[in-house]
Amino acid sequence: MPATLTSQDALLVVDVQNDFCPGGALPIERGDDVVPVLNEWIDAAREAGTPIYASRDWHPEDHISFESRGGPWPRHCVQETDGAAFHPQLRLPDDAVIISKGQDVDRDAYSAFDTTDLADRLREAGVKRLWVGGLAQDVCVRATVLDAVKAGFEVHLISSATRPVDPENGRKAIDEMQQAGAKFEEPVS
Ligand code: VGL
Ligand code: ZN
Repeated sequence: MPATLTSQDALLVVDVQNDFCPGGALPIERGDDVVPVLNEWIDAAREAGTPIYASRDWHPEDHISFESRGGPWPRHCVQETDGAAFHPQLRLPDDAVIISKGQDVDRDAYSAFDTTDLADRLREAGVKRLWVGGLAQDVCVRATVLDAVKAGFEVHLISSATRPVDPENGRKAIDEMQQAGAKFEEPVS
């Protein structure tokens, strides 16, 4: 936990949705382990007046990323379904900013910055430093962190609050994020 969260920080919770947790359509092993860790960060952020953003994968039916269309993934996170809902134990406050992505039926978007207004909204809010956690470490967290660095934010990955689809790809993603300039809140286990 950083000693000094301020209003120039933001907490960004990436895709902590039922379909990415055990029992979901695209389950990540122990994906739900991130929930209690993120809840602590949410509490700390609220206390410090640090704004909270939460992205969600929000696909239309027949999305290009689905196996039915030759994509790499099973059908997942279809808009308005229970699988697309945030994990029920995640304690997002009512004033958290929800960022929906992957809404174009013919184009996938892994990063929370991809064709969303997230960067503008963060800048308008005066945010300089981002604390990122969520799912999946090797897919949407990776893409989001890399874009956040490119957009000029100081980015810290909360490594205890992210889990990969594939462990090997997860390790690669850690290296890539680190090389790009992202920092780690604590040693990677
Ligand atoms: C994600 C696979 C497909 C993610 C989204 O949120 O990491 N992974 N769509
Ligand atoms: Zn998706």
